[in-house]
Order: sequence, then C-alpha cells, then structure tokens
Amino acid sequence: MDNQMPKTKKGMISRRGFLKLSAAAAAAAVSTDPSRVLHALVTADTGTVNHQNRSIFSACDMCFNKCGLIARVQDGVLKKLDPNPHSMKSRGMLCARGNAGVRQLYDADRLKYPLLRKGGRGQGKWQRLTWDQALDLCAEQMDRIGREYTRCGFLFMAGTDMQSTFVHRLAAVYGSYNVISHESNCLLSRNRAFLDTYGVVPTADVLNSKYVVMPGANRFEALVTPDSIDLMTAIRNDCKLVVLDPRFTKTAAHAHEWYPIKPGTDMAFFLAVAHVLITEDLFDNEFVAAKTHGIEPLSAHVQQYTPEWAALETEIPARDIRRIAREMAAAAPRAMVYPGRRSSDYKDSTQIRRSYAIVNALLGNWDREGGLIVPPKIKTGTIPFEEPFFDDNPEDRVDAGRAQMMFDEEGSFKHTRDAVIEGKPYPVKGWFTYKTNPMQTGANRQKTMQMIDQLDFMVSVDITMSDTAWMADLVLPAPSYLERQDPVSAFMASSTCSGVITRDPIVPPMFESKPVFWITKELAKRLDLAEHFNFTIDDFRKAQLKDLPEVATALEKEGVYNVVGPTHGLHEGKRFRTRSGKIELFNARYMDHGIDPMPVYTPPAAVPQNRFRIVVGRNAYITQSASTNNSLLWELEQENSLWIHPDPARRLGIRNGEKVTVESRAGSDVLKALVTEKTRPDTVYMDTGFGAISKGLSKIFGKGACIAEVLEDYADAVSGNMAMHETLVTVSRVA
Ligand SMILES: Nc1nc2c(c(=O)[nH]1)N[C@H]1C(S)=C(S)[C@@H](COP(=O)(O)OP(=O)(O)OC[C@H]3O[C@@H](n4cnc5c(=O)[nH]c(N)nc54)[C@H](O)[C@@H]3O)O[C@H]1N2
Ligand SMILES: Nc1nc2c(c(=O)[nH]1)N[C@H]1C(S)=C(S)[C@@H](COP(=O)(O)OP(=O)(O)OC[C@H]3O[C@@H](n4cnc5c(=O)[nH]c(N)nc54)[C@H](O)[C@@H]3O)O[C@H]1N2
Ligand code: SF4
Ligand SMILES: [Mo]
Repeated sequence: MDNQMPKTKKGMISRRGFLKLSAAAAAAAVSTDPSRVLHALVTADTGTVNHQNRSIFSACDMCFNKCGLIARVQDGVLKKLDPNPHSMKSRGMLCARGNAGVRQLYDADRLKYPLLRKGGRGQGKWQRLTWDQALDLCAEQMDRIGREYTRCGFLFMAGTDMQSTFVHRLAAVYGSYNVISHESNCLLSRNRAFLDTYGVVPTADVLNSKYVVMPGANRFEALVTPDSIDLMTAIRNDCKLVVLDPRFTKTAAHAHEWYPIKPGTDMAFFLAVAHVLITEDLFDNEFVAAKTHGIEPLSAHVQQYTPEWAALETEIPARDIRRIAREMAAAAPRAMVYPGRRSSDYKDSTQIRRSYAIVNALLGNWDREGGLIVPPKIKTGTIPFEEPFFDDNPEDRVDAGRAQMMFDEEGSFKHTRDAVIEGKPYPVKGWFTYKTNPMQTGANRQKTMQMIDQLDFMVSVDITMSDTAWMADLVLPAPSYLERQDPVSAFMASSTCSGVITRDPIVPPMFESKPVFWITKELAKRLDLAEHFNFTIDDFRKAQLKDLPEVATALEKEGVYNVVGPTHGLHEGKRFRTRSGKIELFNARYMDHGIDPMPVYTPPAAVPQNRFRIVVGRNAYITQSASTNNSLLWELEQENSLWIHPDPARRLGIRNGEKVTVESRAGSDVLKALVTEKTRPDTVYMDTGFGAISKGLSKIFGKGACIAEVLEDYADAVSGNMAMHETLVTVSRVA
C-alpha cells in the first residue's frame, strides 16, 4: 500500500490524494489480502490544509494492556490511532487490534439506546426505552429482588475496565457481596500459586533474562506489554527461549526449542526439573537456605520424579529435560520459568503453577535482574465509602465453600453459576453484567443459559449486542473507550515501567450511550444511595491523584506516568508475606485446608483413539470474544476453523476445509476443519469469538463455532478458576 500513497512534494498527502486513498482502502476491503486492508484503512494521513486537527492522549482498550495511544482527530472525527512513544509499558507499540479501535467507535452494530426484551429470551424482540424508563425499571427490580430475597440475591459481574470500580461500589452500597469478574475464567489459579509461594504475585523481567522456559503461554500472539516486545529484544540479546505448547504457535516459531508437550503434564516436566536441580546440586544453595522454607521435604518429594519418568508423561525426551534443567542452572539467576497469564486450564492448575514457582525459587531468581521481580506500583487515592450492613443478608457469598481456597473478593464464575442453577444455599434472582461476555467466555454455554433461566431480571451494559446482552431483559448502551472519561489507573508491568494512565474523550459519546459511572450513579439515586456517588469522575480523579502532583503533570504533558528506577534488589532483607516469612516450597497453610503442601502429580485423563482434548488459545488479532465483529479485524478472520492434525484427519476421512461437528458432553457445534501439523494428533483447537447467537453481531452471527458451547466446565480445586482444557471431544465429518 505504501508505494501507492499519493504524496505532495512535502511528503504530505493532498486532499485529492486522500480521496483516492479512501477509494484504495475500499478496494482493498474487497480484495483478499487482509494485511493490505488493515494497512489501507488505518494509515490515512489526511494532511493539514483547512482542517481542524487535534491530537489527544489516551489508553487503548481493545484488550486489558492499556497501551498508550495518541488519537488523531480531524474536524471532530477520529481518523487514526497512533502509539504514544512516552508509554514505557507499550514501548511505542499499538497492535493490529489497537489500530482497529477506530472501527470499534464507528461500528454500525453499536448499541444506540436502551432496549427492553419483548417475547422469549433470545428471540431478539426489543422495545426502545428512554433512559428514565430503563433506569426506573432496573432500580425497581433491584429493590424488589433485594426485599423479596436478600441483597445478595443480586449478582454483579464487571469485566476489565477502569470504570468497573463503580459497579463494585454500587454492589457494596446496595449490599450484595456476590461480585464476580472475568478473572475466575482467566488467571486466578496462577495468582493463587504465586501468592501462596512468594506472598505476592510477581512479574517477569523478560528483558534481562538469558533463559526463558515458557509453558502454556503464547507471548507473540497473546500480547502482554511489555513482555511481548521485551521477549523479542531478549532473544536478540542471546536469551534462549524454550516453549512448551501442544500447538506450534507464533511464539513456538520464534523459539530456540519447541516441545509439543502432552497437554496437562507440565507439572511432571517441572517436578523433573526440580529433581535434576536438587539431585545434581545445581540449585542456588545460598539463596535457598536463606530465603526458602521446606527444601528438605521438597528434596525427598521430588526423588520419585526423574526425567525418565517425566518423559513418559510429557512425551519430551528425558535427555532434553535434564539438559534444560542444567542449562537453566547455568544461566541462573537470569533464568526463569515464565509464570504465564491465563491459567484457566486444568483441575490442578494452582498446583501446576506452584511447580513453576518452585523451580524459580530453586534458581534463586527472585528480585534479581532477569528473574521474577516486583517493581513498585503507584498507590492512588480514592473517595471512600461506607458499606452498609444488612442483617437479613446470608452469611457468605453464594459460591462459598465450593473451592478449597477461593479468593473472597473474586469468587468463581463456575461455582456461582452452579449455585444459581441449584438455588443453593440461597436464591440469586438478579444479574448485572458490565463489559463482560460470559456467554462466549464461560465454558459450557448451555449452563449459562440455564443460569439465566433461573433469574427474574438481567441487565447488560455493553457497546454491542453481545451474546450475553442478547440473553438479557434490559440492554444499556455504553460509550467505547474513545468516548469516555475514566478514572486513572495504576499498573504494574515489568522492566522499569510501572506507571499510571488515564483516558479522556476523543469524541463525544455516540448515540444515546452513557458510561457505567453515570448508570450506577443514577441507579444509586433511585435506590436512595445517592450519598455514595456524590462526585464526578473529575472529583474522583482528583482524589486519586491528591498526593501525586507529578503524576497529574505527566498525564497532561505526556499522556502517561512512568515509574523509572530500579526494579530488582528492592526487597532485600524483607520478610515474605507467607506464614513462614519465607518462600514456601512447602506450604503448611495448604495442609490446614486439606491441600497438598507440595505439588503432587496426577496424570490427565487418557485420550482414547478418535477422541481429542480441546484447548483454548489466542491469535494476535482477536481479543477473546470482543473483537471478532470489528469490521477491520473481521477481514483477517471471518469464521474460525478446527485445527486437527493430518493423521487423525485421514483416519476420520476429514479433508481440509470440510465441515465437521465437534461434540462433547456439554454440547456440539459445526465449523470448517483446518488440517495442520501445527497441533498434536491428540489435540484440537479453535479460536474464540465466533458462532455468535446474537443477530446484533452482523458479521459473526452464526459464523463458525462457539468454543464455549463445546467446553465442559471443570474448576481448579484450590482457587475455583475455570478449567477449560479438561474437555475431550469427538470430531466427525458433516455428511
Ligand atoms: N491478541 C490477544 N492478546 C491477548 C488476549 C487476546 O485475547 N488476544 N488476551 C489477553 C488476556 S486476557 C490474557 S489472560 C493473555 C493470555 O495469555 P496466555 O496465557 O499466554 O495465552 P493463551 O493463548 O491463553 O495461552 C495458552 C497456550 O497454552 C497452550 N496449551 C494448552 N494446553 C496446554 C498444556 O497443557 N500445556 C502447555 N504447556 N500448553 C498448553 C495453548 O495451545 C495456548 O497456546 O493474553 C492477553 N493478550
Ligand atoms: N472460550 C474462551 N473463554 C475464555 C477465554 C478464551 O480465550 N476463550 N479467555 C479467558 C480469559 S483469559 C479472559 S480474561 C476472559 C475474558 O472474558 P470477558 O470478560 O467476557 O471478555 P471479552 O470476551 O473481551 O468481552 C468483553 C465484552 O465487553 C464488551 N465491550 C467492549 N468494550 C466495551 C466498553 O467500552 N464498554 C462496555 N460496556 N462494553 C464493552 C464487548 O462487546 C464484550 O461483550 O475470558 C476467559 N474465557
Ligand atoms: S496489546 Fe493491542 S489491543 Fe491490547 S491494549 Fe495494546 S494496542 Fe490495545
Ligand atoms: Mo485473561
């Protein structure tokens, strides 16, 4: 596309040139080259003649990373999003999804006004309401459910967002402690494991590492800034990357070594690594003696886990396991097992991640360059509020006791859903969802529908008619991240780039959309709780930055505040926030809860011939369920396919591109087969975010398959995190 750009003498594009360019973009949109399309549509430099141009700092929200951006606005219209070079976290990057944010804003499928369901659920009959009608109705239902059942009979669920805090505030002052988020479908078991080993969840100093073993993470497609960028830099600086993944991902493609590990056996690999480090005395003796608790029981425990034994479990040769352990020890402390992010995979995910945490401890990489670090995070202020007490409320959350050590403030989507369906220990009859789409991201879609069937009232706040909104009684339109003012958000990232970022409107809210802050405030008014929302977002931000004037200045000048300074050696001599005050190789608290104090390996269920384990993952241009209907990104993938290895495909008579049925005990769906050696013969895979049931998603309605329909719902025993890789499926040709 670049060489076709019509340019004036000064290198600027003329107005006529821009018109031509738009035509080129339109032409490219119907061409078959997807990268050409993305390129053409997002690089319109329209010159300066007679236009009102403005550049505004903001933070991308196409995924949770909050990459710094600069929005280019012309005559009140957003033309282009550019990376903000000041953001150390995103290191001058805006990915394909970030660029496509323009289309999030100007999408024909945007929700435009409040809608009330008419007719049966999922029939798609809606009546337009005014905001007053919608808010009155919602408040009435909240009030009624609170009185007829209890305050805890109303469930609140908010996804990743800088305004989710207001949904939590509403839940708290309304009096419900049934609050959940996407996190129990994402990373709680990883957090549990690292918290219970180190007393804190660290981040990884990938940039300065010399040896990274990356199990079950896909940093070059599942983008996490700055790690994705830093990993590339580290490789250029001679860092060795070893990837364990049943699929040949883009990360595997850039690795020095890739092992298509048998799914569900990572713990065997790391227990064997621990075995080698201990029996060959390669671990950091001084560090382990000074800072860890339980090396003796651990030494005895890992005796049984030899590389030869692990080879049979993992299908990775024993000599490679032994060599990798020795190489890691030689590179330590600049060597790590990457802690990873999404850990919603197995029933023993906390223990699997504990095995990663323990190997890191043996390498002595804690608080050291190229190891696991905890950089300082800025503490922002808030506007405090008092939680009222309701004496008729139940004792506990509705999902309490269903996992061994659930995070009280997070709970578990899976267990909450079960509890609502069972009506036990008490009825939950209302549901408020904000910016989250469990119909696509909660394994076992049929069960989510059963849960919704139990409800008297469900309200969904979204920017489009997501599958979840499609099931609701009341749908409320929200402005996208490019139209709203948000509080500030402090983040912790690795490699000297913790920081603070915020968001101001790039353009005014489209249609009748209203931010969830305003919605919660209006509901609070109607519920006699106005005193808890007696402020504006501006006031809230001021309170957040009250003691941080330098942050306020940086946000104004550069759109981001970076914490620059050392990131390691910061915790020397400090007590770990664990029971023993040390890093817990052996966790005595677990014993009190009936949990193995050290990870004990149990093999995953065997996969019979002609059945497959189905696994979840990502590619670089899809964000879970939230971007597949974006017209620009949709050009890159219009429906998903089932990855299946050529051997079983041959056996089952399935040819590339043919339609297949994927079936589990949870459900079945139909999609095209992609016959590829990029997955193991016993493992199948599909992208998330297709097979939509909502007719409001015009591009992906009925296109491809919905993986949540097929995934059975299991949970990690310790944390209650959803376990999405336990499902076995059959695959057959559609006749
Ligand atoms: N482009 C893009 N980037 C994203 C996101 C997105 O949706 N799109 N989402 C963001 C979010 S919320 C998160 S949590 C992170 C997720 O980031 P990651 O956790 O790195 O990403 P996943 O793709 O979920 O990675 C899981 C990988 O594990 C592999 N796998 C499956 N089973 C096993 C197993 O038993 N053992 C091993 N070793 N590997 C296994 C899968 O094939 C997959 O490639 O990505 C973030 N970044
Ligand atoms: N099948 C499957 N399930 C998964 C995963 C997977 O990869 N596959 N990944 C897991 C992980 S790691 C995570 S983090 C969770 C994420 O799960 P979810 O929290 O469900 O996240 P998304 O799928 O991104 O859905 C976000 C929703 O917010 C809406 N939205 C986007 N922007 C805005 C906005 O500005 N305002 C409002 N009000 N709404 C907005 C979108 O339209 C969409 O409906 O899913 C987990 N579950
Ligand atoms: S990684 Fe991409 S989508 Fe996510 S915040 Fe950054 S630019 Fe946006
Ligand atoms: Mo996630």
